[in-house]
Parts: sequence; structure tokens; C-alpha cells
Amino acid sequence: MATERALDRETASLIDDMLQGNARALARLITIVEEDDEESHRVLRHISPSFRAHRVGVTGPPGAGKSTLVNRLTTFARQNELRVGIICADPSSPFSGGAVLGDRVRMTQHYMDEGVHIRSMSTRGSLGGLPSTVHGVVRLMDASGKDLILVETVGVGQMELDVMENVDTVVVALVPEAGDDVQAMKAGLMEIADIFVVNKADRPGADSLVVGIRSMLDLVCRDNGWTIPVLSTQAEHNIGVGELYEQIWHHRKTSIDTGLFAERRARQRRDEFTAVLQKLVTQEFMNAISSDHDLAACVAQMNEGEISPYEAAEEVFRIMSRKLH
Ligand SMILES: Nc1nc2c(ncn2[C@@H]2O[C@H](COP(=O)(O)OP(=O)(O)OP(=O)(O)O)[C@@H](O)[C@H]2O)c(=O)[nH]1
Ligand SMILES: [Mg+2]
Repeated sequence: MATERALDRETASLIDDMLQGNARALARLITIVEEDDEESHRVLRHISPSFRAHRVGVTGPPGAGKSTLVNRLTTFARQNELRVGIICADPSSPFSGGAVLGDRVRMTQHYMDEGVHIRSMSTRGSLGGLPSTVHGVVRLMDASGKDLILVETVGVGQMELDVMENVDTVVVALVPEAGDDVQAMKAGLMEIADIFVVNKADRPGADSLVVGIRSMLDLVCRDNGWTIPVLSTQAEHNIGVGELYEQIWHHRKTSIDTGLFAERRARQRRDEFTAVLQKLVTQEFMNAISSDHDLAACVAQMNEGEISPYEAAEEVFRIMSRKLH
């Protein structure tokens, strides 16, 4: 299979440089991994199997102040001499209204800092979809020696929720002016949040939103040793973000102590394994179909409506399994 081919010399030396912390090598490897093709798999196979960094997802509705929070959290991390990786996932979505430029403006102070690597990613052009490319980029950032990786998504779709399934701590940011959309969204976000933040607490309605979220949380009590905090922040004015920073590390420590951390990482590894395996198997089967007479005939029958897609898939699977044995 093509993925078994060795890395070419240039990529191998990029990996060496990246492992030494070279930012240009990291940026180039991220570009390779974003392509989500065979080369990308080859790169990721050479990366450590487990994560060193703590990975934090920051999600919430458009304009909630996620990037401003990420920027402030980065400042705290840098004060503690941690190296930070930032991924702004899908900034080109119609929901976030050209946030790439905005994110750059909000994070200018960190753009010049060698201890911070910022990457904006779009879902477009990625075969495996946003979640798998984000995982790959997180892996690279981790391998390059980052201590804290912050992933920002706009929490609206399944893809973004999938990204959040693959971090260690999920921060959900909401804002007081939240309308009905956010009411609906809150239910989905409720399931995944480890920490709630009511940002823009300088606006009216913040206190009652905090109370509202707390009472919703009382209803969905998760008996896992972690009480989900509901914090209020003013990211713009750097108020309350210190506490958020503390709570992130507190969540890490508590979930390590209770065993949830290891459980979560094991589940993520299984999911990632299944996703990669599915992709490889599908690819291999598709290649086989185009070069094998029996398989092609079976698919042609399905195309003509003579047999059902279920029948065809099962028949292809049967023929392939026989070949593999
Ligand atoms: N009043 C007020 N405004 C804030 C606060 N925090 C952020 N903002 C402003 O809210 C706007 C949106 O902030 P961003 O950080 O870009 O929000 P975002 O959630 O990353 O936005 P998208 O990525 O586009 O979804 C900016 O104009 C910020 O300056 C706050 O605490 N109070
Ligand atoms: Mg943003």
C-alpha cells in the first residue's frame, strides 16, 4: 500500500527540524497534514503516539469572544513560560464573518512570539473533514514541544462538536445577548462542556445567564467527580480570565486523579484509529473494485439497480475477505 512507502528525505528532515522546535518546519508540515492525503499519513506515523501537551477546546456561538479569550489565556500561559499552539478551526465559515483577519488583529502580540504558533484552518479541501485534519495538526503542534494547545471552533455543527470530542478540556463561551439560536445550541454544548464561561459580563443579563446555566447543569448532573464551573469573564478587559486559566489546570488535575483523563484519551485514540482504518480500508476496496473484474461487475449491477447497495457492499466485502485470507 502506498502509505507504507518511506518518507522522502526532505520531509524526514522537516520532521527532524520540527521536533527541535523549528517554527518554519512546523508550518510546512501542517500544510502537508492539512492535505489529508498519503503523505500526510506518512508524516503522522512518525509522530509520537501519545500527547504531552494539554489540549483545550474553546467553542461557542459566533462573536462570543472566543479568540479574545484564547489570546488572554495565551498571555497567562506565556507568563508561566509554557509554549502555546493555537488552532482557529474553520475561520472561513459564513458564521464567523472573516475572522481570520480579526483573529490576527486580536492575537498580534503573540504573532511575534517564538513560543506561540498560531494556525487558522479551513474545512475546505480537506477530504477527511475538519476533525481529522485538526487532530493531525494538534499532533504536530504537540510533537513540536507545545505545552498547551488551544483549539477554537464556532460551536454550531457536528464537525465542530467532533473536534471538541478530541481535546482534554472543553470551554464553552456564551454571551448575555444570546438569542433563541443559542438557547437551542446550549443544549448540545451542555453535553460537552467541562467549563462554562459567560463572556461580555460587562453587558446586561450576564448574571441571569450564569444562574440559568447553573440551573440547567443541576438537571444534567454528571457523577464523575468534576463540578462544571460557570465563570463570568470580560475577555476584552482581561477580567476573570485568570480564574478561567486556573480552572483549566484544575480540570486537568481532577480528571487525572479520577481516571477520566486516561479514559477520555483512550477513547480518542480508539476513535482516531477507527477513522484512519475506515479510510484505508475504503481506499483499498475502491482501488480493488476498479481493477478486479468480479468486483467491478458487482458494482455495475448495483449501478443498474439490479441489486441493492447493501447486497453489493456485502458481496464486495465477501470477495475481498476471501482474497485477504
Ligand atoms: N463588550 C465586550 N466585548 C468583548 C468582550 N470580549 C470580546 N469582545 C468583543 O467581541 C467581539 C468578538 O470577539 P472575538 O474574540 O472575535 O469573538 P469570537 O467568538 O472569536 O468570534 P468568531 O471567531 O468570529 O466566532 C470583538 O469585537 C471583541 O472585542 C467583552 O468581555 N466585552
Ligand atoms: Mg474567533
